[in-house]
Amino acid sequence: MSIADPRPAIQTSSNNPLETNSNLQTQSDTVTHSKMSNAQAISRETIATLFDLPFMDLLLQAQTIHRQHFKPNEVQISTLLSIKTGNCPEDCGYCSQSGHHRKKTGLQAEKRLAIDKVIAAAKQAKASGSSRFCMGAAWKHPSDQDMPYVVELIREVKALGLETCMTLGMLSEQQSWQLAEAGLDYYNHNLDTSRRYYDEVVSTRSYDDRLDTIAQVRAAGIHVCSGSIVGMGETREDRIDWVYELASMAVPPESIPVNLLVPIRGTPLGDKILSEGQLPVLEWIRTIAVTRICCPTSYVRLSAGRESLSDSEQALAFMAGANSFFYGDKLLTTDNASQSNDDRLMRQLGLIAQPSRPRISQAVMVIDAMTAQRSEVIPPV
Ligand code: SAM
Ligand code: DTB
Ligand code: SF4
Repeated sequence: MSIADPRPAIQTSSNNPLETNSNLQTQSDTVTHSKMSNAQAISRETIATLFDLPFMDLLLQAQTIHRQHFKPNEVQISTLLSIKTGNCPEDCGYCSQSGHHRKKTGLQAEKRLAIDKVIAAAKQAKASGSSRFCMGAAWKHPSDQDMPYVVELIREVKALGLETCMTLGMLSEQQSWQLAEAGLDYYNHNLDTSRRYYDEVVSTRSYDDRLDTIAQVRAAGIHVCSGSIVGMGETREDRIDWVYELASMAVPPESIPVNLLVPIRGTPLGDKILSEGQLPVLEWIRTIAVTRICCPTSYVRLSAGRESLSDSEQALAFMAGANSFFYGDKLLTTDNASQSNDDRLMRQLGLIAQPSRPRISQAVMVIDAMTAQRSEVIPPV
């Protein structure tokens, strides 16, 4: 049995479906991706070749790989809530919540949302069929005074039987462990784009800051949710680099949101795209398909930007291997595709909601008998 790269060899010159099928056949003779070591990570050149495939060949490969790892018609559904809105000290060029753009966007900043309001929203999300509740805060990082608040939210939302996700900005090592100990299932921290394009997007933090927090979250045993925004004026090279960054991680993120930029008037990147024109939707779908092939065991999420898409465009995105989406009429500050439209679309496509699977393990303190050194570990589930 070969342990070479298990992903299908890539067709560059032929559209012949039989050839593509024979490649997919070889795949079943090789090891599964979950047994791959990091040394076998996909190359940047392979990712570039995938992006260049004829669209139908790419979608077929992505859908075939999707079916090898997931139930084909099951989707994971998350609901988002902004628990602290606006006046963020970071200057992300796409974001309505940055304090740097507030005079132009006119976004009204709000204090932390009261715990009972958050729990009421979580109950509503559960009743409408979401399995995960994602709470977002417009912080550079949580302060020490914020930690009891977020820990309480994790405990109370988990008690409802929902999976929990938070996105709070940078975390210290200690904060990562506090969240893990409270039972947080996922931490969302997007790389957003390539290292090369990053400086065009934000100046108040670095790509390495982002990678450091992701590594800390991973070390604390919390599932990683990390994705991108497509359509910010980046090139295909940047999209290739971003996929490479994730696919070559020792363990790629369990959840990968592929946001399509919501161009918000008053933000530097929103204004740029509104005047220069938006990226064709098919390139976003290509990015989803390549992500699915390169990170075959990750959930790939349709995130921001669905509101502007037709049913058929969204169906193609699911065909490309997406198997998760944000549900509910609002994202953080912008409109999402409406809940009633999503219910109808799911019925029409025959998609079913994945049940909740909250993480049950918690960090425990381990004391080394020889050195008496104390360390915290998350026992495997
Ligand atoms: N402050 C935290 C942070 O940046 O990690 C959490 C909140 S932040 C709003 C979460 C993510 O939303 C960002 O990383 C970005 O990928 C996405 N996002 C924000 N504004 C967006 C927009 N206009 N269009 C698409 N995605 C957007
Ligand atoms: C992610 O990747 N996308 C979500 C979630 N993670 C936090 C946020 C989308 C925000 C879209 C713009 C807004 O509503 O402000
Ligand atoms: Fe702040 Fe997050 Fe918006 Fe950046 S994306 S300005 S960090 S809320």
